[in-house]
Amino acid sequence: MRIVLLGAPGSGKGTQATLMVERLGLPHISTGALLRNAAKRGTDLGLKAKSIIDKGELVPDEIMSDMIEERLGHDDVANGFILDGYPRNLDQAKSLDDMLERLGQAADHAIQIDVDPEQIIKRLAGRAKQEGRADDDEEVVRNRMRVYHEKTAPVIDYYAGRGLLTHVLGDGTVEDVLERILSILKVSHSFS
Ligand code: B4P
Repeated sequence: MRIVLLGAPGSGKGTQATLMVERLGLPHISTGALLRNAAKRGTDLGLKAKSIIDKGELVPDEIMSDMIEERLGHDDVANGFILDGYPRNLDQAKSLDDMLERLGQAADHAIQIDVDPEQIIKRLAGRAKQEGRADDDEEVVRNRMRVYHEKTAPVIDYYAGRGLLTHVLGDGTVEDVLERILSILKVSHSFS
């Protein structure tokens, strides 16, 4: 199963993808995590990406498509994946389709996690305190939201047009949200 998770910054894509890995046995590909790891390692790409991420802007498409194409070439994604953070604009969405087509594959589901913007500001302020991520600074979060509405929101219609999109309410506990996602994917779920 090839799943694309969509949603505003802080909507819980990374949180849900981490839980879905355990339930679905699929690898999690997070472009945010790949970029932050590259920055931690101090590679040229990572340092360039960090300065862009810290301003709340999008890293250039060419860097992102090279990164994703490389990752989609690994054996562990042959049977599916949970893609979190990519695509973030229409050009990236088209690139992803082209890459998957070259591999003889296609996305099966696009899940849009909907969360109220004020709730997002609160969540990311909480994470800023806990983890100290520079891009969770309130001003930067507001820019990330602006970039999201301008560039990423059109991707929702792109997947709707292809009949792959389902909206999920992202409010409630992380388990509530996971349960909603698993029922869309028709995977049995129970929490004990
Ligand atoms: P990401 O790492 O994708 O960051 P994100 O949007 O903040 O994450 P997410 O929605 O996954 O939120 P999370 O689960 O962590 O990207 C960071 C940056 O990298 C981007 O701004 C961009 O610059 C760059 N980038 C990445 N991909 C790119 C691309 N394709 N093209 C260009 N640039 C790219 O949740 C957030 C917080 O909410 C956490 O603290 C979590 O604990 C909390 N939370 C989650 N679910 C909750 C719930 N149900 N209730 C309460 N709190 C909850």
